[in-house]
Parts: sequence; structure tokens; C-alpha cells
Amino acid sequence: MTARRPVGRVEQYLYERLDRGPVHLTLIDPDKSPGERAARIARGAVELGSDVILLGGSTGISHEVMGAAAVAIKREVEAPVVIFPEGATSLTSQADAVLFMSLLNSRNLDLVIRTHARAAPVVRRMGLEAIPLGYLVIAPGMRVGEVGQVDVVPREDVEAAAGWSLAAELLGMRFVYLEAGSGAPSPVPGSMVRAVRSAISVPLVVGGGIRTGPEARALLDSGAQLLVTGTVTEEEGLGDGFRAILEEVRRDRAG
Ligand code: 1GP
Repeated sequence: MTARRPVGRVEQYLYERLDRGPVHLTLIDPDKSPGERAARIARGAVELGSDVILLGGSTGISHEVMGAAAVAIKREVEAPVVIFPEGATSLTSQADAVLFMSLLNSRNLDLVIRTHARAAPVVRRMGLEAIPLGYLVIAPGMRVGEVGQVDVVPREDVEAAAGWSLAAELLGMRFVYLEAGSGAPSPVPGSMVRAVRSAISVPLVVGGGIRTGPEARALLDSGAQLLVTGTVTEEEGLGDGFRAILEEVRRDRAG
């Protein structure tokens, strides 16, 4: 018996990228940007240095819409296409992987583990790579905070955030994601990112409310290793805000 199962292809790609510096993930909502429009955003984002295309949104995206976007994107870019799920209905075998994430601080057990029990056999049957991730929503939480019935972690409670994050790591989750909520007026505070980063040894993902280069810079300097942005491209396309964020990410890359 081997002691460990090897990690999947996309997870391996993430670790290889992380060895060279920070990773950027472009979140596209295929309900707002379907098929070819998603593919155009993805191509531009990858050209600017984004590493992964995440597909997701907070309203029930059908697996047909998800599948069509994944196919269109994969025709345009080699970067992995990963599902950022909000339920089992948006799973598609056209993607390369799914963030198999537990919404740690939800009051609704469906979002912590029960939906996963129903989705796991589907994920396995589809042959989708599952990336185990602890997802922690920080105030204000925005829509995911409401829909996810979350007891948000207050922005100043850095110790609570570190405790939740370490618990995720000790439970075997291989990534921790601090989420301020899509469209949040400001990202997760740097002090919290620092506290979490020094508590855990798995890679730290930060997202929600990142719209400018200086915001990205502050998070990277605080220890964020993967940055997720969505709204900035939904609202401004591949404009100045997105370019400035990618410039900060590229600045910290080796070579
Ligand atoms: C949301 O963290 C992501 O789940 C991205 O947030 O839309 O604010 O960039 P934004």
C-alpha cells in the first residue's frame, strides 16, 4: 500500500506555480459572461499572467452553461479551468477540476459537508479532479455570507480566522481560502492575512473586493499566495485595475 495518493494534475500545477511566486485566479461567472465572452476574458487574463480560470457565481449555474463556458475557454487557453461550485448542479466533466470546498463557518450543514456527500460520487464518476479546500467567509461576506448562512468572522478577529484556518489544515484540507465576499468594498485585512499565514502551512488563497494594484500589493506583502478576482473583470474587462493587479502578481515571481 502506498502511504499517499498522488495529487491531481491541476493541484500539481498549482504547487509548481507557487514555487515560483504568487498565483492569480480569474473568476468568471458564465451566467454573466457565457461561452465565447468567457473565452475572450480568459484569453486576455492568461496573456496578462493569470494562472487559472475559475468558473462560478452565486446563483444556480446549470451544468450546461458551465460546460459550454469550459469548452469555449479550453479552446482558447491552456490554463486549467476549475469549477468554483455553489452546489452539485453546476458540475461538468468539461472542466479540469473542482474546488471541493467546505464553507467552514456556515450554519447550514449542507454547505459544510452534506452536499459534498451527495456530490462526491458524481465528481468521481465524472473523473473530475477534486481540490480539497477550506473556505472561510470574513465580514462583510456580501452575497455568499447571506446565501451561505454564514457566521462571518469579524474583520478584527484575526485569531478566530487563524483558528478556523488551522482547523481546516489539520482536517486535511490542502488550501485555505479567506473570502471577503464578491464585490466587497475592501478586501480581507492584511493583519488577518498575516495571522493566518503564520498559523498554517498549506497555501493561502485570498479573494473578494480586490480591484486595484495597491490592494493586491498589500495582500501579497501580508502573505497571500493565491489571489482571486472576479468583479474587476466583470465590470471593467481587462482594464487598468486588472492589469495593475496582475503587474503586482508578476512582480513577485521568480525568473
Ligand atoms: C468571490 O473571491 C471572489 O468569490 C472574487 O471576489 O468578485 O470581489 O473579485 P470579487
